[in-house]
Amino acid sequence: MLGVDGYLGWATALHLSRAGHDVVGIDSLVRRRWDRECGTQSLIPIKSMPQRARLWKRLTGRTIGWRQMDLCDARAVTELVRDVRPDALVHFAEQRSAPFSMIDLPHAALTQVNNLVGTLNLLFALRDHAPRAHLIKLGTMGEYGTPNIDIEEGFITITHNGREDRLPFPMQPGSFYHLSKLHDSHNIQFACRIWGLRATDLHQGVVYGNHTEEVAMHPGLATRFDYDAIWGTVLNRFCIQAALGLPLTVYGKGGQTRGFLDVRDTVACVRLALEHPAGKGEYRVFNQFTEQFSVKALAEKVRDARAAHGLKTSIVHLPNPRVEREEHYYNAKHQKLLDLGLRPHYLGDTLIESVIETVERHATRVDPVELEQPNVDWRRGGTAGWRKASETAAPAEAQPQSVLVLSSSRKRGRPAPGASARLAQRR
Ligand code: NAD
Ligand code: USQ
Repeated sequence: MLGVDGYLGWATALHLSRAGHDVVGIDSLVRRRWDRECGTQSLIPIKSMPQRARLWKRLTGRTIGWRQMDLCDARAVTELVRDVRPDALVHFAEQRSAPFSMIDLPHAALTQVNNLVGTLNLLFALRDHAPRAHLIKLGTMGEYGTPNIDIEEGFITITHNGREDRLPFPMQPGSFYHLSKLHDSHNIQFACRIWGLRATDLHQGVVYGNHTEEVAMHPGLATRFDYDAIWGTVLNRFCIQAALGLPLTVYGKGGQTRGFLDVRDTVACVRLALEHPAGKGEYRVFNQFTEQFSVKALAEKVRDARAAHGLKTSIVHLPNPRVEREEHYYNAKHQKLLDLGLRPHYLGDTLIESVIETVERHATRVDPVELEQPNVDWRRGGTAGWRKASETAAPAEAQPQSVLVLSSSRKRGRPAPGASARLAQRR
């Protein structure tokens, strides 16, 4: 389990462990560092990894092995795969915020280097030490973008000039983060083709909720829950805004439509993929979401759930900080996980209310500024709000640096002045 300290990684590790799988959890804890840099924190306090693993052992007798490790460290990844010889690797360990990747060049580069290099390290380690292991990789529905045709699960059959082929579905990702997932998908597909590896790419929609059966067993098993403008996803943010009596911040017209799923379905989907592995040389894509909603429809759902208790919630339309279609056709297939036995938890008022109750319990930890205005703009990058938050929050050494690599091909044997120069662009 790679990325075990994260929102989904921890919940999934518990679920798989309880189902009888032997889980070894890996994480560099970089997300806790990025939180410090951004001046953000999980709404629900989370224990350290050793504390959570110990508590799980005490409650269930089950062991979740824990190793702190950076996936970008090729040697460490090789040793891990060689030592553990896993049957499967579940890979959540990436920088996963679209706004974070759009702050500036250093954050775009960090996102793509972290995500692509980590996944490449895994692919080579699998080739050399565990070629039969099943790689389950968390991709994203955002790889597809919002085309004006139905979205298939990974592949589409195209007839062109009288010839037909089954080809990767055309992709139009909407941020440098979403692009990193697409580049990963290409690398994984290529490795399956040339080395006969087996992989499932879970193109997951936006996840909401904070409870699974296992997480709910003890407050000390809580998984992180983000609400701020960088890490918080839309429905989680709307629930928190509603709980605090703040307006729900719809970006632009709100016709942006996405696939969504409950965190309980995330853990179930990963288990289904794990227990029904891809074949040798097979690269398959499952679209992992259960319902699709426009952002505006979600805001109205949250408002109506509150109205049922006599509470008034307002919805504001902010200028959209992102470059995305605000009114469009959207119809994405999501049949394969249902065929494997997924029984979805559809979004209902009860879920919205339970998230709101959780928020109310932790309301003192909320920074309302994070819920008012977005602080990253797709055209201009981090706004003044972002710079203010990061300057007050971050120690200088935690800031990402951009690396400018200059070509040294001018003359063989003589390095160009400034080649591989490091441009530290600290804000
Ligand atoms: P998260 O930020 O809560 O967790 C990611 C974890 O990976 C963190 O604990 C982080 O420290 C770790 N990590 C990152 N880079 C690493 C590296 N190089 N080496 C080791 N550990 C590293 O994110 P999440 O919400 O749990 O998302 C997990 C995965 O699911 C991501 O790949 C994300 O793209 C994907 N996903 C998430 C959502 C969502 O709504 N949360 C939706 C679709 C897909
Ligand atoms: N949005 C609002 N108001 C807000 C926040 C977001 O209207 O306060 C809108 C955005 O403009 C966007 C939509 O809601 O149109 C979704 O935004 P999001 O922040 O919830 O999700 P996104 O940036 O797409 O990223 C999240 C996760 C990412 C995952 C992705 C799945 O952070 O890791 O890959 O969801 S998907 O969207 O299917 O690509």
